[in-house]
Amino acid sequence: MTHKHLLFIFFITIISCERETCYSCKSYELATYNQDLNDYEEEFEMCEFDGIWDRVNWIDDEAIQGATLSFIDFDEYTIGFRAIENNDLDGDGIDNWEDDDFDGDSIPNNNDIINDLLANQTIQELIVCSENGK
Ligand SMILES: [Ca+2]
Ligand SMILES: [Ca+2]
Ligand SMILES: [Ca+2]
Repeated sequence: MTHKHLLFIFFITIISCERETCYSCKSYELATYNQDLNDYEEEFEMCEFDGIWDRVNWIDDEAIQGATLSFIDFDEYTIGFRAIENNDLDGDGIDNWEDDDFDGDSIPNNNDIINDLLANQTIQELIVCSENGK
């Protein structure tokens, strides 16, 4: 290994020490969440400079005081909303792109009027994050 290599590794180490804050997050479908934080859809890690971080509409506690989220401890959690694409409109476990009846009414897509699905194309999610290591 040359000196250059060592220097390079040294800088990488420095840079990775200055990482942004990362959070471990859980998502909840707004339509079905039942105020039980253990009953989540998905668990994932998110960091502040991630692309996905900016897609979340983060809220602060003052904005929703006394609202339906009052069961969440804002000192402990960072809360936001996001809309994600619904990849399985009828929820039968077959993704839309390979589902030949994606609204699940037994009429094949090519014979079906599916306008009423437009409202379901996105899923509104509640995102609840806590800082890693806390
Ligand atoms: Ca489906
Ligand atoms: Ca289907
Ligand atoms: Ca159909």
